[in-house]
Amino acid sequence: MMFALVPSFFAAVLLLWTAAAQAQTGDDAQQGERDPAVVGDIGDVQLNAAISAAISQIRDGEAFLSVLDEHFPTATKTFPSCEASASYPPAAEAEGTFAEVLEDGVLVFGLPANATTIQQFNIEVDNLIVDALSSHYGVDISPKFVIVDNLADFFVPFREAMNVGEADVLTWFTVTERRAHSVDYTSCSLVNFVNEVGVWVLDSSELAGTNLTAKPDALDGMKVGVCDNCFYISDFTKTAPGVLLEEHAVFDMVPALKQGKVDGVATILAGGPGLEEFLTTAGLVKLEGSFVLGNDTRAAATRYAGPDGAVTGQGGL
Ligand SMILES: *[C@@H]1O[C@H](CO)[C@@H](O)[C@H](O)[C@H]1NC(C)=O
Ligand SMILES: *[C@@H]1O[C@H](CO)[C@@H](O)[C@H](O)[C@H]1NC(C)=O
Ligand SMILES: CC(=O)N[C@H]1CO[C@H](CO)[C@@H](O)[C@@H]1O
Repeated sequence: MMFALVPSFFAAVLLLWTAAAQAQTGDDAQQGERDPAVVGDIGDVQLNAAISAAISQIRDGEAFLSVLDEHFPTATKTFPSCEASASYPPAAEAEGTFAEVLEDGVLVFGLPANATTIQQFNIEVDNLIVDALSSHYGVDISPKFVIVDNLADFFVPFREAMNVGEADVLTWFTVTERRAHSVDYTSCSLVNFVNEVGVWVLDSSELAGTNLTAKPDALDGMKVGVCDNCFYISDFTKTAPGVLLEEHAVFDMVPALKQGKVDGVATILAGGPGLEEFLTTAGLVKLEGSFVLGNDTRAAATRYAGPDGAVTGQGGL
C-alpha cells in the first residue's frame, strides 16, 4: 500500500480557527444539545461502522498483535466485545464521506505531531484497516496520513481537522466521555491497557530518589506539570489528590521544569504526550514507580453526527 505524509501547512490556520470555535462552543457541549461543531452525517456514521468492522476483523490476527506488541507491549490482548458495531454497511447504501472513500479510494487518517511511536503504530495498523476495507468492498483504498499540530492543545485541533474535512478518521485517541460529545467513538476498540503515569524530575532534585510505588504521597504539595487539556488529568487527580497539577503546552513542560516553575513533569508511560522529550532530555530522571490510573481504551473516531446517537443509531447500521 502507498501512503504519503502531508506536512501540516494548515496547522496555524487550524489553531486560530480552533481557538475561535472553542470560545464559541466550548469542548463540553451538553448531552442533548446540538454542538455547532458537529458536521458529520450518515456517511460518517457508515464510515465509522465500516472501520469498526475492519478493526474487529484484524484485531485478533497475528499481524495486528505483533504491531501491538512492538509498540504497546503492556497492552492487553483481550478487547471488550463489540458485536453491535462490527458489521460492514452495504456499499449500495453508501452516502457522504463513506461514498467518497469508496469512490476516490482514499481514506485520510489524522496523526499527532511529535509522537513517533504513535505515528508508527498507526501507520502500520491503518494499513491493515484499509486492506480489510479494500478486500471487503472489492475496491483499492489507500491510506493518506495528515499530521495535525496538536502541541498546544492535545485534542481540539483533531476535532476541527475532521470538521473542516482535513482528516476522516483518527485511530489512536483514548476514549473519554468528554470527547465522545464531539467525535464519534462508537467503533470497536483497538488498544486497551492500564494507564500508568510516570514522573520526571531534575537529577539535582531532592525528589530524585523517590519510589512512588512505595511512597505514593511523596509528591503531595508539589507542583507537577502535565500537558494542557490532557485526557488523564481527572483520573490523575483522583489517584493522587495531594499533587498540584499544572497544565502546560507539551513543548513547554521541560522548560517549565528547568526554570523551576514545577517540581516535576508527568505523562502516561505508554507513549503519553511529552514522553519522548522526557526520555531524551539530559538532566532529567524518572522517579521509580508510577501512579496507576485506570483502563485506557482507544478506538477509531470519525466526525460526530449527533449528540445522543439520534443520527448514528449507535452502531446499528
Ligand atoms: C519500589 O517500591 C516497591 C513497593 O514497595 C518495591 O516493590 C520496588 O522494589 C521498589 N523499587 C526499587 C527500585 O526499590
Ligand atoms: C480493564 O480492561 C480489562 C480488559 O478488558 C478488564 O478485564 C478490566 O476489568 C478493566 N478494568 C477496569 C478497572 O475497568
Ligand atoms: C522533533 C519533531 O518532530 N519536531 C516537530 C514537532 O512538531 C512540530 C509541529 O508540527 C514540527 O515543526 C517539528 O518539526
